[in-house]
Amino acid sequence: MTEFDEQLLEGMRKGRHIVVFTGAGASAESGIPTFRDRQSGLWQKFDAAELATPGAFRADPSLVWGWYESRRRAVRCAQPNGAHEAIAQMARHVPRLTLITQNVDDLHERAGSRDVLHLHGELAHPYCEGCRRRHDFQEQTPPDACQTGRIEPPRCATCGGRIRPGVVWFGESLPGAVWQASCEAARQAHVFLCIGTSSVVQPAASLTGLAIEAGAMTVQINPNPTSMDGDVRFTYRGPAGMLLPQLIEQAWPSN
Ligand code: BV8
Ligand code: ZN
Repeated sequence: MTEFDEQLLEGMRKGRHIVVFTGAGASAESGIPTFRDRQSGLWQKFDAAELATPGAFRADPSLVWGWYESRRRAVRCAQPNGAHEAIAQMARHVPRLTLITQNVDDLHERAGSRDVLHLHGELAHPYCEGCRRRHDFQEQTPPDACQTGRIEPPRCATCGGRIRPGVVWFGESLPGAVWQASCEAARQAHVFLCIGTSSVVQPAASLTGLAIEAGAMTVQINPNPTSMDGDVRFTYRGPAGMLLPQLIEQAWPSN
């Protein structure tokens, strides 16, 4: 059992605005590979960052669409873990909680979190390259791309344009309104929790620095060292699915 610092627990009980910033590590215990993990199946010879680009989609739309469909399938087969549940529970204890995620899965929403700020888009919301209309998936469970690895992207029912994954690729800008809201929240945070991110991807990773500059009490939960270790006030080494429920229990004891 991790003993969290009493000043942190006090800060969480008194903080009027808590900001939670999550990365791929928050979904790791749900079985969703992080970007640091090696790819599996047909994509093991690719680095995720190579596939998550406009150029990769232009060069081989079926390979990239197949990769996203296999990830969408993995998310549909996964369940939210203790980290997602603890964050949803935290919102019930504090006057205001802003959840900002780099993740493209919907596990925060399925754990009960609302108004999630998805900095890098969402797997569930692909759209047409031509008219940008949102594409609704017909089938419930995505096709299993593990055999072929390739799936032809669907066509837009309205203009016939090619449908693309609803995510922000490397080299693409983050959605303006989401980015603005995230920066504002980071600047107003009383407590800023950085959960399961390597803090490598920019400009997302700069949110923690904004919170530090604005005087927030900053906390990091990650089993591994990150570039933010020397900057945040508290770092707890371990899996978020185990540590976050303990943090909630110590901040707001249920008995
Ligand atoms: C942009 C969607 C510019 C796709 C993703 C400086 C400023 C601006 C840009 C840049 C810059 N420097 C470099 C850039 C370019 C680039 C970038 O950051 N490159 C990196 C590689 C250096 N940034 C961009 O291109 C961004 N765009 O800035 O546009 C621009 C400006 C104006 C006009 C035009 C353009 C866009 C970046 C968005 C990329 N898309 N996702 C998809 O998912 O397929 S990012 C992708 O990486 C995921 O979202 C993922 O979340 C993220 C990786 O970060 P993490 O979440 O941290 O995941 P990671 O695997 O790295 O780490 C996991 C961590 O979890 C580890 O630390 C591990 O220890 C920990 N962990 C493991 N298990 C657990 C755990 N923690 C807790 N519990 C556990 N159980
Ligand atoms: Zn269209």
